Amino acid sequence: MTPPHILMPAPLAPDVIDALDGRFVLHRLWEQTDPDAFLRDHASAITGMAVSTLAGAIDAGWFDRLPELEIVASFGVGYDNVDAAAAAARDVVVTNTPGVLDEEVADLAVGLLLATLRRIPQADRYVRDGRWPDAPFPLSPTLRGRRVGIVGLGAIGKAIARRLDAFAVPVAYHGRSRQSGVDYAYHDTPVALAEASDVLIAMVPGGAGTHHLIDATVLRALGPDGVLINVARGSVVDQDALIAALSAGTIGGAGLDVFADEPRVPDALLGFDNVVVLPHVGSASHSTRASMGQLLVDNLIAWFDGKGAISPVPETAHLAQRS
Ligand code: 8YV
Repeated sequence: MTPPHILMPAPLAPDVIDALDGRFVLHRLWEQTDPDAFLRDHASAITGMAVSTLAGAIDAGWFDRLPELEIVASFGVGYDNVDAAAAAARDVVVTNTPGVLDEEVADLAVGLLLATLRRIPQADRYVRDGRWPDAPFPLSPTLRGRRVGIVGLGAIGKAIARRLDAFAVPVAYHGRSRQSGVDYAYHDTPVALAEASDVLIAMVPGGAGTHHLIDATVLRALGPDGVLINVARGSVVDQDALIAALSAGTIGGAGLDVFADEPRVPDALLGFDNVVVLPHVGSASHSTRASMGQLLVDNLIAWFDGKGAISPVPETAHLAQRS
């Protein structure tokens, strides 16, 4: 029997490519000189896709072109790059990589919070620039005495909260609903949470439902001493409103791992001394990225072995078993 054909529109990590190559007929679309002609010639054979955010939007247009498609395996816990509702409408199961990156992203979130408040990157630059002998580094804001609000208390949000418990700062949260069995204070709007917080950490999924959830009003509620940390998706924050708030001094600073139009970061953001910017590295350690890649591969293998998808996204959970 011929192995199933998997389409990879943009390159994933070399270990993912190797693992899929050994098991499937893997089509590397980015290597094709005429991708459209290639897709026309091979569309009827392709039953699976392996994608990441680098592949752009995986939407109804793709599903139209690939009539035999059964599964889209996406790299990352966030899957706003895939139109899961359109996939469900075509009986295409979508998988993501939950669970294997929660602690890693939470570590990074707390690191970014401390880096932003205590100005760790700025202090590093200060030493490298040879300025220490001239004068001590200026005093920084502190985490002490701050109230932290987490927008989105999912698995990663909870991992962040557990870490913050050890830092002895009060934690509160906002989400679509109050969670039973969770002791942290709940606020039913992002504005209410921001008003009750000195640090706001965004940890909600991206997509239409959370677009600009953190807008000018929320930033104003956070206040002139307040700090925003975004390790979720750039789309969750109104980036122009954030730049305006930083310019006006109506918030105190920001630590950002994600941006509206990655990998482009507006010069305006780079100009603020109270902003720390990272190149979307929340899950980007060797071991965690390897675990994410393995889960993507395992989903495809399990699916085509007839064992069902391991980690289907909720919109396609009812399709998890191959019929
Ligand atoms: C990756 C992520 O950078 O898991 C996610 O949702 O944002 C990150 O782990 C991203 O998925 C790369 O495609």
